[in-house]
Amino acid sequence: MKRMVSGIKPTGGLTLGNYIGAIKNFIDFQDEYELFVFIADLHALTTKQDRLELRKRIKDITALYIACGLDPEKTTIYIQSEIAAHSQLSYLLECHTYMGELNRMTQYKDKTGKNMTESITSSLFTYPVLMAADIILYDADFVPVGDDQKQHVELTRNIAQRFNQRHGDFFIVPEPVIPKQGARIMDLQNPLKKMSKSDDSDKGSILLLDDLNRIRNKIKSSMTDSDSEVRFDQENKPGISNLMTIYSTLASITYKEIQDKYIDKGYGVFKSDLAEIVVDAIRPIQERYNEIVKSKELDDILDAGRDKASKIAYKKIMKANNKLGLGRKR
Ligand code: ATP
Ligand code: LTN
Repeated sequence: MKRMVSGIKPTGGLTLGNYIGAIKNFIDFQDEYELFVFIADLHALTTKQDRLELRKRIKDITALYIACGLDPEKTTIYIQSEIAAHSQLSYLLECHTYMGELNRMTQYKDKTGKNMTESITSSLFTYPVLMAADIILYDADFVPVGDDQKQHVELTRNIAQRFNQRHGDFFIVPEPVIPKQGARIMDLQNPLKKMSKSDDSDKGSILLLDDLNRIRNKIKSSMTDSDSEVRFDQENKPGISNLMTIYSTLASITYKEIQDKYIDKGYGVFKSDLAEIVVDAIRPIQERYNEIVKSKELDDILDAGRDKASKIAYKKIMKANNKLGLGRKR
């Protein structure tokens, strides 16, 4: 069975973008692949976090993974920081990564903006190397992610290949798996920007744990273009095209079918229907989340995930140390 690894960082409440771009695909893949899904809490530390909030979000993401349909019998679910080998391998990989490569990462450029200020952490710069470690530590063949992470997986491939060239075949060179549709859900208030969980305002993001009426309101007041034709045109009608993508992925119908259905109906009817489709998708997730978030089951799942993942990770990091001539001969 081929192996897949992916993670989400607990920097805010999970969004519909995280669900459509990542989690929904994990669920689809878990029967076909050996799936490892973790909570990337070390990655969250690249920006300032409140410790109690962070703890809560780690539990929330775990509960949401399960509530969305990840089956712990099939999928290994664990917390990144509970496995020391992620950080250990990250350092070894930093020794095989060039500053120029990290300088080209668009997510870093976006997050830091044009002005390199004193207050940007060096971990925000080196973070893609930790991500590479997260992946190749487990010999993953595939990495299911949204569109924004494609560049990081490309970097992972380059680092793995460089390591293999220098030291002999050791890491599997992984491939990204990006969904054909929904790989980049946009902000509802600014459809030129990605929907994100760590924005200051959550008006443009639908959170999986939002009150259902708030979700309806966010969709109804989402920004759309000035005409009222429901038609997919990413370039000229980014607002409605984004809503159509959400509709299409959740209701499993094509753009053409949506277009035909709303041909003379305008945005109002379309948005009301979409609001119900989104609420119907999210309601059962919230119900299951509420049942399990405080249960002992969650800790048991994380314990089992940690035990399984750490065995694999420990073996690999020991071999990597050996390959580089670190420590004593074993
Ligand atoms: P942040 O806002 O803190 O940068 P994020 O919402 O982008 O975080 P991540 O933890 O970085 O979330 O991403 C988890 C997964 O969700 C990744 O695979 C990422 O590509 C995917 N993802 C995030 N936002 C979207 C989106 N708007 N559309 C589709 N996929 C997304
Ligand atoms: N960098 C990703 C989250 C992430 C990840 C990973 C995804 C951290 N490690 C390993 C896939 C595989 C992000 O910011 N979205």
